[in-house]
Amino acid sequence: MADGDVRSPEPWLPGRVLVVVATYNEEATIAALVAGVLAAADDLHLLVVDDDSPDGTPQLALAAAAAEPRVHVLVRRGRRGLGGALAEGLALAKHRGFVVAVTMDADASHDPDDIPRLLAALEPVGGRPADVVIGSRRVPGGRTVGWPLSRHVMSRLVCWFSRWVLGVPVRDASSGFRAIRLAILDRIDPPQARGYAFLEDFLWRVHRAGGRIVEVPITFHDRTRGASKADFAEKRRSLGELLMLARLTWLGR
Ligand SMILES: Nc1nc2c(ncn2[C@@H]2O[C@H](COP(=O)(O)OP(=O)(O)OP(=O)(O)O)[C@@H](O)[C@H]2O)c(=O)[nH]1
Ligand SMILES: [Mg+2]
Repeated sequence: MADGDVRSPEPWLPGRVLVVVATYNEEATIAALVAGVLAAADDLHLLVVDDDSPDGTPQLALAAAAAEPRVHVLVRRGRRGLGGALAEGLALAKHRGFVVAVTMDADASHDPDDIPRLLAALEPVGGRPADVVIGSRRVPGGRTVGWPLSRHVMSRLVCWFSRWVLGVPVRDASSGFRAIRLAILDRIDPPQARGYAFLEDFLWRVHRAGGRIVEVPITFHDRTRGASKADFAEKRRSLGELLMLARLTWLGR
């Protein structure tokens, strides 16, 4: 948190699972996202981390927080980036005493009704607990609906790079839909990436710290409202961040 940031009012009700959603210019979908998360399970709490979107997203999120004590908002001022927003959201979740965070996108690509399945995979009955559960498009039963070929190719390249160059043994390292046991934050160095590559950077650190990562299938729907933030500048930033991780992996510096 920094000077100038805007926060929804206290208090925070105690809870176990906080859904953390980073937003930038998502006014078309934020209300449905809030409603969907609150309806997915009675005990879910929600934190929207917005980067001072000019389109009215922060006002809508703050109005939702005023109406519902399970909803919280952090409006970051003077900072931009999916990774930085998620990092602050996870740190805040831990600080507020939550045990698990679920991260997801705000553009209706991720279905809040999948959250209970991700949480169940974190603590499988009779099985080994996991540190991170990925809602994955690339395990049997998972799929992506509505993408053009170019997006499939780009996404496959990033996932291939993460698996075979960075050595992270998962199939969908760039999925932003995850359940995370927050105690894992104490076992990893903070991810360096502040853009989209935060997603791969985080898993890379969890894996190297001996954390257990599992994947459960999800159906991902391409956004139909609002605009993508993964523009050319973001893609270039992410490429640089991925190459930094490759250097760390292979050269150790
Ligand atoms: N706080 C914050 N959130 C961001 C930023 N960039 C993207 N997001 C959010 O991160 C999530 C994923 O971003 P998207 O633009 O959907 O990226 P994508 O899914 O790769 O691409 P499209 O779905 O095609 O738009 C969405 O909820 C965005 O609003 C940012 O700079 N700051
Ligand atoms: Mg999206």
